[in-house]
Amino acid sequence: ALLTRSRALRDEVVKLLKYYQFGIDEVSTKIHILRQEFESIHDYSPIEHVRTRLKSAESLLEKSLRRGVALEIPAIRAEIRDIAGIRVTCSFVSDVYWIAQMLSAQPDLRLLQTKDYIAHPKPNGYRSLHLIVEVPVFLSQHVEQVPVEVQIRTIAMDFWASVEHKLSYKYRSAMPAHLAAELDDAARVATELDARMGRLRDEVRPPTVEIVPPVTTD
Ligand code: 0O2
Repeated sequence: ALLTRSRALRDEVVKLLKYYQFGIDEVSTKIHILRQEFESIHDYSPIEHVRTRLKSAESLLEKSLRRGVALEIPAIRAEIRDIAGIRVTCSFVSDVYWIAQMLSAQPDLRLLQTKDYIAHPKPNGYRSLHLIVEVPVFLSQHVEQVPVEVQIRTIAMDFWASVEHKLSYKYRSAMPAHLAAELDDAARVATELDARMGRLRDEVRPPTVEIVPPVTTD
């Protein structure tokens, strides 16, 4: 009976993941349009690259178990907000906030959460702006509201995060102290690089937006 139940749940999760893929498609299109429009007006792109990822059924169920979330679709949907993920990499910090402002202002998107790890970096030095936006997906019979996690960061932040991710994966909980110290210093250098690049950019053209961090909801 347990096996049948878990197979049924897995099938439901696979169906659910389709909706989240549609959510990724909707928000990706919005980002693509902002990028195209910006490029046609200005002579540079605020976005370097965009990557999307959908959690697999296995990793979604594994995360739910790890978090003590009841293995039922409504509980999983309510508790796990990063099933659909989009990572946007920009050249400049001002572009990061510009993208966030443009998305937050769209009337069909509902901003569920903002975590500003640029204004408030994590203790390990991680910096990035995380938004969770809810997008309506129009299906033949009904409308699904799908949360999508959008991580927006500069190239320097992205570079740091990818190296840190590999090191933490390799060392799990026990990162050697000298590597943690190196990472800490690299985070400081990356922050400084972003500041310097921002100043250089301001020399060639006025900033696109005033840098006002969005209100952090938690
Ligand atoms: P993956 O494979 O990238 O999805 P939660 O999302 O519930 O685990 P929390 O605290 O609610 O945790 O979310 P938060 O802080 O918004 O961060 C979630 C995601 O941000 C992570 O997803 C990473 O992608 C990224 N992130 C957060 N902190 C760090 C960090 O210290 N280093 C690096 N390299 N990335 C970070 P996942 O699920 O861990 O991984």
